[in-house]
Amino acid sequence: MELPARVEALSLSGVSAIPAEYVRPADERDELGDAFDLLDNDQQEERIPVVDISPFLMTCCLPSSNKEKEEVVEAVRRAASEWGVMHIAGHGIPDEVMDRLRAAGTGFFALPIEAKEAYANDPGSGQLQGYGSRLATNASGQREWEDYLFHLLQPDHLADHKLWPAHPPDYVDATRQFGRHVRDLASTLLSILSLGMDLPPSKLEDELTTNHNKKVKGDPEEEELNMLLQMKINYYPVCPQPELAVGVEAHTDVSALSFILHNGVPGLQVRHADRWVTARSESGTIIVHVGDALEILSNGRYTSVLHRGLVNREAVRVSWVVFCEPPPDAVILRPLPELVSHPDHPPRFTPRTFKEHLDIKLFKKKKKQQVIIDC
Ligand code: DH2
Ligand code: DQH
Ligand code: FE
Repeated sequence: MELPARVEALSLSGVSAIPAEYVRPADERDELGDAFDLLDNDQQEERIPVVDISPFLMTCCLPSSNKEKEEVVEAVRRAASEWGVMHIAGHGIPDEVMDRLRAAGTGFFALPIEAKEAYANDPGSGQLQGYGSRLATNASGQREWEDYLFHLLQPDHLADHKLWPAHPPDYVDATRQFGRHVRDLASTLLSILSLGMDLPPSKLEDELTTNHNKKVKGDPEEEELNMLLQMKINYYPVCPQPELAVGVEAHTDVSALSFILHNGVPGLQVRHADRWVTARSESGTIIVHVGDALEILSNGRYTSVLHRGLVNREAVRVSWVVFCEPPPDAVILRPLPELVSHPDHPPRFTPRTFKEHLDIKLFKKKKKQQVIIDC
């Protein structure tokens, strides 16, 4: 029978065994399981660091002391270097803004599947934005247990709000409001991370927007010289065999930074000290990942965190991820010259644009898959 394109339809059909293309390769399965069980059994004392950045908030009241700020810089530097991920408290985004965003995304995914299909993306024809399910990207046909909604969030003048859900009616306003807050938070975090490398606070944001402009086709004004914020809502339906499937396979993000909210259902795991650490809910915080683009600019001082999304047999998991990207062509990603010295700190990455980096990663992934099939 023709398999439903959406994982949600498969989940709702009540199958007790998942189709073969969702079953992970044997070498990956030994560390998989129901996210709730893994969280309960996770006796590890190692937990993802929580960092309070409120001393860096532009608040009119108590100005923070330099000592408080230096402590925040060191805590962020350490988490970004040793883990590549952290829970951020004191981020300044009001709870009601985050609750409004979550209600809007939840409302969209509560629509019947055929109503969501009206927003279907079409990556084959270059329409990346919209509702989708990651189709097998390789010959092995391996699939993941997730559907999603993906669209450009910022800059607002580049976002095409007609592509965004018209239901619930609050989706556009709630998501635009959240987008403005995350854009500010991204600037704050990049300045803290710049200070963490003894560089001027504006250094990383400058490098992500207007460094050595590569001659883009046509005039440079054509390409937005601003960070692009992409919204991806990941929808992980209930899975009858969570020990055999993953919501999203292990990967590092290609972005500079990724900001993550979720609906309280566990599933995110990050790789640390050769073990999978299951993220716990730290209420009111936002999880931030270091992505490849920042790892490259920092010449590896900051770590692009390997992570994956697990599924479970009890509850639907929803996560909201905002990827902060450099422009695709105008910016060259390479280790910052200030961080490179011979022979102690040679450059660890070759220069490439964001788009070239995407192609390099997708090509390497295909080659890896091919080896598995060939051997
Ligand atoms: C738009 C996209 C994608 C993207 C960035 C965009 C994809 C992803 C791609 C990607 C590839 C390899 C990775 C990764 C992300 O990133 O479709 O984290 O390791 O496949 O702006 O559509
Ligand atoms: C950085 C990322 C990712 C991203 C954009 C980034 C991911 C996502 C990826 C994605 C978007 C649309 C899709 C899709 C995947 O977007 O990891 O299949 O249709 O998976 O800047 O790391
Ligand atoms: Fe990711």
